[in-house]
Amino acid sequence: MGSQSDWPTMRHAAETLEALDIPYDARIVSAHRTPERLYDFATGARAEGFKVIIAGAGGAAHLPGMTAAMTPLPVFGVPVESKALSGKDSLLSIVQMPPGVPVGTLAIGRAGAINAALLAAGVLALCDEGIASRLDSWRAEQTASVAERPDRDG
Ligand code: RP5
Repeated sequence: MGSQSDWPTMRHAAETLEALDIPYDARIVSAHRTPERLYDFATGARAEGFKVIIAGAGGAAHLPGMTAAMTPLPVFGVPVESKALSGKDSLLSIVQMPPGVPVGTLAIGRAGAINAALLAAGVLALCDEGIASRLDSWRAEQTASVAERPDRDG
């Protein structure tokens, strides 16, 4: 994520990965404030053993795109809700990548963070039966948790 201030959003990705028992590393890497850290991370991520990168940032959110420019790993971008423009700035600056440098862009905020983790799990599940099985269970639990009728006092 681009800042400590992104953690309240990005923790939902972390918690989803934990629920699926998928190991991950959470780091603060700012495209603007720590560009050399970004370069070192993105260029070294594959050699470090990462398989998928989830990049969450807000405002002028260059982190996902710049990361994708420097690694062949799949990059999922999470637009963090900004104060000034409610995350529309984050969304547009992440989603409009030029052809040739893809960022899989999710929804703004918590939903995007959760779904980025689930998409990452889906990618990893292609080559990992344990993750595939846990993802199936997670989805089955979600389905089972939806009541057929509303709780009218809820
Ligand atoms: C972006 O600027 C970060 O991803 C964050 O969403 C936004 C604001 O950062 P802070 O000023 O809160 O550190 O780089």
